[in-house]
Amino acid sequence: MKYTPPLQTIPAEIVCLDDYQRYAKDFLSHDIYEYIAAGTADEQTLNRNRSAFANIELTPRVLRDFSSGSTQISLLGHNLAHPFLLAPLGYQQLCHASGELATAMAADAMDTAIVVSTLATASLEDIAAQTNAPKWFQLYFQARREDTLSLVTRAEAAGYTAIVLTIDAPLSGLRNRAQRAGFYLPPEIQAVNIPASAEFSQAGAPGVNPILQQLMALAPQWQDLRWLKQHTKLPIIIKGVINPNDAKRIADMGMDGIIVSNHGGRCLDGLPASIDALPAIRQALGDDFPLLLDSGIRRGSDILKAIALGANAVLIGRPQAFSLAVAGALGVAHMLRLLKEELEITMALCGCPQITDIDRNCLFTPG
Ligand code: FMN
Repeated sequence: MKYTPPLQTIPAEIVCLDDYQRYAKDFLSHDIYEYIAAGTADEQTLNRNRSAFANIELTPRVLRDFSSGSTQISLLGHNLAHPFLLAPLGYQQLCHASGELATAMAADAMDTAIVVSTLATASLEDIAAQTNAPKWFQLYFQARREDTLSLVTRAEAAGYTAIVLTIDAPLSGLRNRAQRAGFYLPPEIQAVNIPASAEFSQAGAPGVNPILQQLMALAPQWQDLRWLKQHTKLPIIIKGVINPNDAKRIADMGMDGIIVSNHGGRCLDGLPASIDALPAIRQALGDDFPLLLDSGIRRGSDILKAIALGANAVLIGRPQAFSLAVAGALGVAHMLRLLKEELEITMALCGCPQITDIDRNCLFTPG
């Protein structure tokens, strides 16, 4: 892979997360940019993830006492400096030679919790060593249970404090934009934590439907959640839930948290925006169940809106890839700082000194 050298200082005109996306076009080859930016099919869900946030209006509340103002939250036994985490993004060496190691350094600098993907291009132990911030490990079930278990055991030993099991991507959606751009994974970009044979084991057998039978035969099912629970003491957070009935069933099985997510519009086109799916899921789970959300968060105000509608915290996907491509660890740290400042300003103007003050009263309802 040839990389465009990342910047050593941040240009003054990068002032928000979308600026990183615009800038990243000059630092990534066209096909890699399209692979990251794309949603699946017609990108209805991808677009909805943004327009749904734009359609939610805020109500300002003034003259409040901010002497104890803070963005801190408590989640699954951790005190987090702010209610946003870095979402799991695979193959980060597509963006920068140091990939996930640089992202973890940025997470450390900004005291931001990180979720490391099964498809990381650095070893999960090396990534863990780069940051003192809380770290969770994102698990994709492997074809063989011993391979799945080996990932979980390694994550436990390396100091990860939760398993995030992604269930909405048993196969990857067809990202037509990436297809048109001719994207393929360069051979030197490898998911080094999983056995090479496990990564793209999609060879067809005669008479077997490659999608409905072969790929889906490897996909996890409800009983696998129970199996996982029996094999780790770490809390398990299920990522990729949009349906409130599924959410209820997951909670009833004793899972420890849920991430409302449509995978950034990358799996099934036609799904609602995650933020639109959130209220019904919060209602199904009750007030105390740990609930996170991702897909489309680009502004501090989006974070406040998600919390107002029932999320405890959110995750940031593509902006970490774009900021990583533009300026490595410095870029990711700067991106996180922009988000933190935006969140603080939004809290100040909405009259919420603490995250626990954010509720539906922050949202505007006409009439
Ligand atoms: N989700 C996973 O659970 N595991 C992954 O390995 C993973 N890789 C991703 C790679 C890319 C390039 C992108 C854009 C997303 C990936 N996701 C993965 C989904 C993200 O964790 C997250 O759900 C999504 O990006 C959130 O939407 P946003 O990009 O609009 O913030």
